[in-house]
Amino acid sequence: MDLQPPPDTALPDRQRFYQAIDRHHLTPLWEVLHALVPSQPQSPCVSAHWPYATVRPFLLASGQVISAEEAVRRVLVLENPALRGQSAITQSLYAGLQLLLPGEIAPSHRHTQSALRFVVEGQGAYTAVNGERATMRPGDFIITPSWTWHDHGHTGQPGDSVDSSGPVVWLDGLDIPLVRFLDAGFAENGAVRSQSVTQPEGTSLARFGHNMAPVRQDAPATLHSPLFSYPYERSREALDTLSRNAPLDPWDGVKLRYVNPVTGGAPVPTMAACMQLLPAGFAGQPSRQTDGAVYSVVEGEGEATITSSTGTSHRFTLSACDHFVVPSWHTLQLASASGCVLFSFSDRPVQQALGLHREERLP
Ligand code: 1HN
Repeated sequence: MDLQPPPDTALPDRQRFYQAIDRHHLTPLWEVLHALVPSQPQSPCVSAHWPYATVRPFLLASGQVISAEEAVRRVLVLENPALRGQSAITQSLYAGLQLLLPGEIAPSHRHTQSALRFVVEGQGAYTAVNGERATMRPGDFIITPSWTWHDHGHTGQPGDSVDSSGPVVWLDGLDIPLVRFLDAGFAENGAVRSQSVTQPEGTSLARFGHNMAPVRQDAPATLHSPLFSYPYERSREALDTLSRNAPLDPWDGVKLRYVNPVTGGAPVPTMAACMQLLPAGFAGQPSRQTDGAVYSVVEGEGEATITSSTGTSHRFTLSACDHFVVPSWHTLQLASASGCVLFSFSDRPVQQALGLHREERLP
């Protein structure tokens, strides 16, 4: 017996048909087809800039509001203005600025989301991963790969006369939205607040960070880099040397990517990270790529002009420790009158593994 209400004869046939199928959780593809397969990416994200002069006072104020221990991770999340409430800076990536004060500990835990850290300010903190501590210095790039135990600590004392008496701030980059999309998130708290140190600081760097590898030890069977810390000193020196001795790239200046030394691939399977130098007087050409990217200004000053595919354009004036986001398929044009160093990360390895990554360098 047909229990459907009689068709509403006031509606055209098509609308009546849509109503009839709707209650059976069916919908006509032809109404959404164009939006489902756009001719080019139409990111819901917008470009955005977080000047450090604006963010820093709030970050320091967060230190008065809650302890690192109570917060577990005391972070101000950089939310894309078009994705508020989603803890996302792009559709696939999370970014936040974390504050640790002298004497504080951010307790040990692990999760399937991969994380990277880029140190923005301060001295005296460390990140511990798999039993080894890495001292955090401004400009250092550190990874805490999927399912590895990690905790942070600040060994300075509030009254220390040395450099380590102040706050330490770093950028956290995680693949949280991506893992959420895949419904593949697991997490555990550690049994102890700080994991015990099982190998001295610098051991991983000595094993894998000098273009050499252990002879009687196979490469660890992991998807992530066996190096946890990539010190700024070395990245900076490489960029410096190349800026003096090699031709500049008209789009990127001098740009290098961080690698897993065992595979040559990205340090973690879901995120790529790069550092680039724009020499004084650099006026870059525009380019766009399908991987939206998050930038941290390491040193110097510059300008980023970001234009969406519909022509909306923003020009950000950049100073040290500023952060900004370039959404997928937005053109980015970089310039610097006095010279500038930029760190960036994106979901490029995921797109490359799936054969989706595209880049276009415009004249
Ligand atoms: C996390 O584990 C850290 O370990 C930082 O410092 C930010 C955001 C969401 C989930 C886990 C960290 C995080 C996070």
